[in-house]
Amino acid sequence: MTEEITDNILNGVLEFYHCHVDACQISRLGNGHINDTFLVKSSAQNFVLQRINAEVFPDPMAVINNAELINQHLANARQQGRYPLSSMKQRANINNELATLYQGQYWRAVDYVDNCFTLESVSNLEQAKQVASSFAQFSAAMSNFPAEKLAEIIPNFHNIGFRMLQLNEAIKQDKAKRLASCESWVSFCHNQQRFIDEVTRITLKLPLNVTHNDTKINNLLFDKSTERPITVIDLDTCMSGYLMHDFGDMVRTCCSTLAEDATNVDEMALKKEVFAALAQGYIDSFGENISTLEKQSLIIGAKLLPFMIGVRFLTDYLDGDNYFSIKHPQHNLERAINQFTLYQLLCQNHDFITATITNLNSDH
Ligand code: GN1
Ligand code: MG
Repeated sequence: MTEEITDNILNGVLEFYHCHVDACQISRLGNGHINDTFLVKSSAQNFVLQRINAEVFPDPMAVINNAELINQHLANARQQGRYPLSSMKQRANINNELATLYQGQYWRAVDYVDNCFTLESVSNLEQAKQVASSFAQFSAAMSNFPAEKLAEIIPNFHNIGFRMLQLNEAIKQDKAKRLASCESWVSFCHNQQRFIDEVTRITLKLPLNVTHNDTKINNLLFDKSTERPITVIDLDTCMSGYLMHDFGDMVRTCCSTLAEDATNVDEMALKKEVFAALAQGYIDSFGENISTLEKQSLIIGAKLLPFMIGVRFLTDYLDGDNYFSIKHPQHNLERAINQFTLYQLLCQNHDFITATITNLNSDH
């Protein structure tokens, strides 16, 4: 478990940025489950301060270096007219370093973008298209980046076979003595072997891209005045991957009528029009730069991400909540049940999803 962040710790870190807790307002920012993120406001400057969770990111410098390489590449792409969004800017500390090591923990600062907002759900189809276009433009702009320059931040991050192995290990150890309370969901996971095999088969045929890997709707900043996307944020898990993963995570966070941890799962419904808008926005933005097989893989990705993240939440629940931050002891189990319900809904709507993607596929 990572250490609690006291005012004393914040003060120590802020000194690296010419700041003091008494001279600024500090508030928690965003809804991340891993890092601790703060907005620091003073009369002189506004910036985002983040403690990187070293248990999840054992090499925090690699996270910071990757972000720098990506930001520079995107800034160049924008200058050349190949990328319409702006990129994030990490800030150097008083020692002219992007990382601040304080009492054994890594921190970094990022420029705060004024007049922006994030969304937790889409409220209209235009927004859904914008979200999909932005993440597609991100991967398209990264397509000529030498992926081998990016450190592999978390190996096997979106490898469902590996995530099932982790689940099975957690079941075997039953560290938190919780197996009895979630046995039906454990069996549910094991019963999805046919789907897992389908994922493995298509994965062997797909090309690798630089993908964002955390395309939650709240990882996109919108401009308050134009209401248009301005910046893709949270590059922590940007690595080589498959487009279906990025598409699937958008579906996961845009197409459910409920939040990721809502417990009234009987009321969950699929926002079909939003799904169609995401698919269209994503495929259209790639133009010629997405293959027929990659388009087909989006059908699988849409189901895969809710299932895989459900498996990860369930694993962490069995493990005693070591990975995702939680607000109460059942939180990870509730998240898992929510995501499995969404996966089931997507499976029930397989024909609709397939028809939507197939129609778009034949349009091009
Ligand atoms: C974590 O902390 P956050 O919200 O950026 C997780 C993602 C999950 C997500 C679920 C490094 O992202 O993979 O999809 O929670 N990040 C990591 O909401 O594991
Ligand atoms: Mg993230």
